[in-house]
Amino acid sequence: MLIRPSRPWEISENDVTPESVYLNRRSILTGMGLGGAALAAGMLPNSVSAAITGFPAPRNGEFTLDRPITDEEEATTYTNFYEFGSSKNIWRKAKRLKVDPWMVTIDGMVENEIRIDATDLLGKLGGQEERLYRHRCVEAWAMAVPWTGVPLSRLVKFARPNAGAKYLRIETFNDPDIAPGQRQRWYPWPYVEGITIEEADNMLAFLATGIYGKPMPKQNGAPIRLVLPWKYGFKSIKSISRITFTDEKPMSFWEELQPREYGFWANVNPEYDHPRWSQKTERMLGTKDRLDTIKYNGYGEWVEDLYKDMEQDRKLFF
Ligand SMILES: Nc1nc2c(c(=O)[nH]1)N[C@H]1C(S)=C(S)[C@@H](COP(=O)(O)O)O[C@H]1N2
Ligand SMILES: [Mo]
Repeated sequence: MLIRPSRPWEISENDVTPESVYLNRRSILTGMGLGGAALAAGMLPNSVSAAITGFPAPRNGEFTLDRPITDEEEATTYTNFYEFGSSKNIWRKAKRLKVDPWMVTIDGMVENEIRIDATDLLGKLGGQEERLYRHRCVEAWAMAVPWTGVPLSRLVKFARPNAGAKYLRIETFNDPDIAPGQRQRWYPWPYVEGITIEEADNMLAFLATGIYGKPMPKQNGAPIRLVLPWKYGFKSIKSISRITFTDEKPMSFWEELQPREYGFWANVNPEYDHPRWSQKTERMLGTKDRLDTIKYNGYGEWVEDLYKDMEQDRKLFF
């Protein structure tokens, strides 16, 4: 028997976005003649007005890919940003986000509590670099993209956490006037994510300000977002407005909604199926390719040590 899910977060990717609808939307775009000229007039999915500069940044060659880079238009028009709605097709709605100025608060168990504009914050975190990373959404789609940004460890250092601080609790803006999804009261806004200080200090953890050598498009999380390539995509929180250092394990947005499906750790592992679908393979955006999913999304050599005492805990992979 087919039970119709009543809550949107209980719907798998295939239900949310039947491929037919997606393809249809693309052909509508093409049919409207959204070619070069219209796109140049501010309709490009990646047009932004962020003040963060330094694009493109030099590429850090340490991070290589086992697959082609995802088409830019795919990665910037097929996005998850529930603040603007539960479909993947929110890139136009996200244009309402005002990212300049953009205040970020760093607080909690730190010596350097500060409320600072994102551009000024970046100025204090050193030079930006580009990294090619794989990205694996818990819904079993994936992409491979060049992010621009700085290691998150630099922000940890800048904040100067107290010895007792164990976690970073990271929050997205909350402005229902701008983000229609935030008028839906059944979600526990604002979007929150959490990681341990050790995870934040891991060299892979990245504070991204851009993609494809340009400032971050709003729909991808302008002006700054997290990128944690060894974890399911929902941990990579967008449009960060607050980072709180704490000794309490943060409760995240998705964990609050569905603790059995979206846990605190959320490390990628094909051996542990999602309660409602398999995690064995992933669909590469913009292609028909299905690739095998790899434990820690292929980043085991960087992150295994973080979890060596917890390997037996199923919770590590939800
Ligand atoms: N604030 C916020 N951050 C978010 C989300 C969201 O809905 N809101 N979606 C997450 C999910 S499920 C994924 S897969 C990635 C998607 O990033 P992308 O749209 O840039 O590919 O962002 C994550 N960060
Ligand atoms: Mo996701």
